[in-house]
Amino acid sequence: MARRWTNTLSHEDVTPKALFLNRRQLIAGLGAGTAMALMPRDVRAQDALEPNTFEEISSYCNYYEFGTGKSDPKEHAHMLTTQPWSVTIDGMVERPGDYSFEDIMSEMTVEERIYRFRCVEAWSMVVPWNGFELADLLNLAGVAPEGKYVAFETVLRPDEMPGTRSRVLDWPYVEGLRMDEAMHPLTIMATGIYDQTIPNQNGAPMRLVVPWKYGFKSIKSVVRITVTDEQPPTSWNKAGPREYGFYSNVNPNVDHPRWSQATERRIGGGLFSRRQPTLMFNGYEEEVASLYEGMDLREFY
Ligand SMILES: Nc1nc2c(c(=O)[nH]1)N[C@H]1C(S)=C(S)[C@@H](COP(=O)(O)O)O[C@H]1N2
Ligand SMILES: [Mo]
Repeated sequence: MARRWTNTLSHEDVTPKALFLNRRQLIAGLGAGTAMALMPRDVRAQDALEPNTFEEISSYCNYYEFGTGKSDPKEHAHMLTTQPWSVTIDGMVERPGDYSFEDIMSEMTVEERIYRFRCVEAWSMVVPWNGFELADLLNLAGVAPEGKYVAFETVLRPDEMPGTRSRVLDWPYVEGLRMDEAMHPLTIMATGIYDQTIPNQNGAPMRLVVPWKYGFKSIKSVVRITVTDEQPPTSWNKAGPREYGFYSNVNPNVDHPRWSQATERRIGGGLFSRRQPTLMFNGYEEEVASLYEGMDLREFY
């Protein structure tokens, strides 16, 4: 790719690692002790006054294959075997096949990259991801000209993933992007966070990150990538088509049917618990707005 992303956020913007790892307990009001201890006192006092909203609690959803309970992913995700790992890249590509994780990593020769991205759902934070551009991986397989969309699939191993015994979602977890979204330099496959191998509960050994979209688009533990000419299904859209659209772009002007998406709660950074306006495309408007020119984003949510 000619165009590489240059960080606009600095090291100081990054959400402290312990807050990132504990945010769900924090948001749900569990295990708050650990995380609270890491916060400045005035911030702690503020937080004690503000109860968690339904929105924040219901937005807790991490890795349903390991269960929907608040501590399930952390408790069960270690069961997932991530070595060896391979990703099948098929569909409208010139070199379909199984690509081993090691081979992929050795091909991704770009210098060690850290992507400091804003991430948002009800909460927001800045996470330093290690990884590579999805475009580089797609180019490894060679996208055929008729390819218009990219479909993703998470590994499905019921014996390692106790949550898949319940039909809370239709397994395997699937996601999709339009080709121009997939090829955008902001779209990455993350293999690490905070300069360490990505924890299983965050989607080891590789998961998607699309920083201008809501967190649930970030499919974890990807085993299949299929290039197609049709818009692929997405797990949350299948589960609640009115609530979760194919695009799921961060958009303060388009509310979720059950709550406003105009503000978010920032975790860490000294602004803890202050709600602040959500930015169009999560602050990446300059980079991605052109992808949606002429589209009615209320219709294509
Ligand atoms: N396979 C899979 N991927 C998934 C999910 C899931 O349940 N299964 N949850 C999604 C949701 S709802 C969110 S908010 C993000 C959370 O990613 P994080 O825990 O690394 O922040 O992962 C997304 N990717
Ligand atoms: Mo989520």
